[in-house]
Amino acid sequence: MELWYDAPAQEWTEALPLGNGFIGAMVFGGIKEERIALNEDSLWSGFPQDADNPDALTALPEIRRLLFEGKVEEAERLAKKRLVCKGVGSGHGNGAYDPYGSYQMLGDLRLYFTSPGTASDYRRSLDLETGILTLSYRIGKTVYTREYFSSAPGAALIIHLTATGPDTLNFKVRLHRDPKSGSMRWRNNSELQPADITEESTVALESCSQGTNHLLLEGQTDPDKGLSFAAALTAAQTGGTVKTLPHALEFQGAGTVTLVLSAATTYRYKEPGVICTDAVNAACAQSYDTLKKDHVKEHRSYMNRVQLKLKGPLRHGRPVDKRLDAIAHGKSDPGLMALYFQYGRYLLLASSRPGTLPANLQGIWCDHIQAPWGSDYHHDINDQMNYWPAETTNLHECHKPFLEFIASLREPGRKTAKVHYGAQGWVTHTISNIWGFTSPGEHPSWGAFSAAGGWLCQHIWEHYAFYPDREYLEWAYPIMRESALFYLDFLIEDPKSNYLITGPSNSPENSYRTTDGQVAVVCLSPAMDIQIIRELFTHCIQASEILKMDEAFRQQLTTTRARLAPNKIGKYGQLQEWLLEDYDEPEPGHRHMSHLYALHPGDAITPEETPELAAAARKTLERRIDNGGGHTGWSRAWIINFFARLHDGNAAHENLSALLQKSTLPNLFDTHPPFQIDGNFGATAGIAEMLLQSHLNNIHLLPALPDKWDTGSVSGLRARGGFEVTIKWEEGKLTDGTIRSDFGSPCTVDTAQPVVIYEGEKLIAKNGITFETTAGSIYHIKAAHAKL
Ligand code: FUC
Repeated sequence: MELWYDAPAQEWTEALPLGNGFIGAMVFGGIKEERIALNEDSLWSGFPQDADNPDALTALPEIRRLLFEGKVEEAERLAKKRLVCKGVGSGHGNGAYDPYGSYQMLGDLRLYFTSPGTASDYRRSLDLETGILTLSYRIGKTVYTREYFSSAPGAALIIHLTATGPDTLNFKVRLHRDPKSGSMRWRNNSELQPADITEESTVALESCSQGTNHLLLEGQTDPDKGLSFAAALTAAQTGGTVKTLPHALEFQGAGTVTLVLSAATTYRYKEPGVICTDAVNAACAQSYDTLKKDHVKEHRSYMNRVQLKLKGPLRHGRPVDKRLDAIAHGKSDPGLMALYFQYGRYLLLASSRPGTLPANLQGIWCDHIQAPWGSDYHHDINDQMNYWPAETTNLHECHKPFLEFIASLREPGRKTAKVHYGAQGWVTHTISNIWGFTSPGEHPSWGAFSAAGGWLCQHIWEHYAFYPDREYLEWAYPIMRESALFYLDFLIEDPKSNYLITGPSNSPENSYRTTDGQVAVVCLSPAMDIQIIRELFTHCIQASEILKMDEAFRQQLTTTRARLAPNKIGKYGQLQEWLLEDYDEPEPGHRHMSHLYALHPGDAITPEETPELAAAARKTLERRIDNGGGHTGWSRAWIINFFARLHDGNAAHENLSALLQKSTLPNLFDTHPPFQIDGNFGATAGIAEMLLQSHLNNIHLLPALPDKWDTGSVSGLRARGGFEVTIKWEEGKLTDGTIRSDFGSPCTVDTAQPVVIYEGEKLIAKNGITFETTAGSIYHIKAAHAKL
């Protein structure tokens, strides 16, 4: 559970990430100069805006008519003019301060050391189990160590420096943000004008009342409408002296120094400077040992829920970047795959905790003022992928920020539904920011994906599926119901087939070519839309049955669901991406594979229940890959999940290897390129999916075990129905395991080879036989030998 390196990071993508959900840090580990790039989860530019387009509704019938008449290019042109958001939408960096905004870096904490010689024995490591990053090196006879962690209980980033030996710690520390990055203001220097801004003047200094010293960085993303932010740092030391310099603190002759940093913005607090100053003072009042102990205990309580061991050559003795190189040269390293899996869990825990914002395109780690795609929330694959591992890998609390975020889109989404489509319910499209953006993005070819809201509702349902808690469902059902209401109004009838279809829409973000040679993305009835709507209706029907309410609505959904256009198999034997016509694709290796939604993350296509459609899905996948598909990190990660669902462990493994070979940065961050975190989370979920699946209301053990993982064990994976599962396997065969039932749901176990289930000494079931469970009880699984 450790990533380690034998040299400092040169680039941001070599630095190692820390996070407590709202304070993120990327630690470079420099010897003479240390850079810790800082983030705060709510530090966004932009502001709330009304981007709904009042011209959209009157254009809607015309766009639909053109699409039905096959004038697809004309339809797309009209949609571009009338259907999309008003004004600047998606902050693609045109230099202006646009209202959509971007997630931004906070600044840097820099340490400048006076070192009396050359360093040796350098080691930089991140322990995923404790969440502590440790650095050590030797100069002469003195060993220097630093420990860093972002503590949730301490609500602060902690850095503890020690010198052991004849020499001491001598360094300066400063907080810094590129002044070009936004307007800055100074608590004690309000007379400074923007022209006076220099690198040196971006830090305000104050003395802490307790006699330790304090740095406070304050700023604003825009002088008129932008958020204000603050970062505060307090220090405690043993030995030596501390001096307050202009814009810096200087430590001389210290044995240990503890730096404590916190950050806040006006997104949550009126006075962020006061909030984070109070936070660092509160943390500083505790001893370093207490801060560390509390952090480790809390962090472990999540990380230790799941252990994954994959037998293979022992390569832990080598730094991670060298192990990645070896994989790129075709070497097998199951241990690195297990580490990558735990890293995905670590990253989710670090970037998404109850009370924080959800993990965005970069989690919480961002080194930009205008980030790629605004580092926002993209709902046509990316943010959903971020949360695929949340339930299966036993981090259901980390799902909450996303679920709450989805719920928060309901109110602005109601207005968008009305203004754009004259519909009831709520809708959101491809992109959202923290300001409640639900309108279509600037171009309909990518921005007008109106099935996004339905897809988000899958997460609302899945949380219940894994933790079947009635009170939660009472909160969740109205969100799903109101999304279904939107689609009831949005669906239109295809006059030829009489099926209900969607449009205008797009099959994210893929283009098609009509028989007369027109190329467009805006379309009618992409398979994905219908799959999402069918699934949403099904979940609403189930939820209303469980809650024993809404019978008439349930009936309406059941009747409408029966009229939705069915999945189709196209001319290549592939699953058809557009349901009205089997169009040609200008880009057959497109990164999105949206029409496979029903295979994953949906569950309508399975080898067990719909073998023809599953075979067509495989064909689609092969065609995409043969034409260069999987070239972005997230695309490759999705492929792992698809092959896992098709029970092809070796193909899933091959794509996991390709992800590590081609789309993984030295710090194990996924790259699109550039860095985008979805691939980390998608592959983590994919690994879980290779070992356990539960979407068919059973617990399918080792559904896609690759030959290269023939011996191993995993504990703590979660299954729908509220189960926790631990299994071991040898030479490709399950040997034994346990299932803990948390909700007393009925349980069915399936595996490729015969197993028997015991409750205590009593044999109660075997493969495929459903047995009743009691909440809190543990059931044992054993390989059934021939005589049984
Ligand atoms: C979707 C993808 C892109 C990228 C962006 C953030 O639009 O099609 O590849 O990941 O999100």
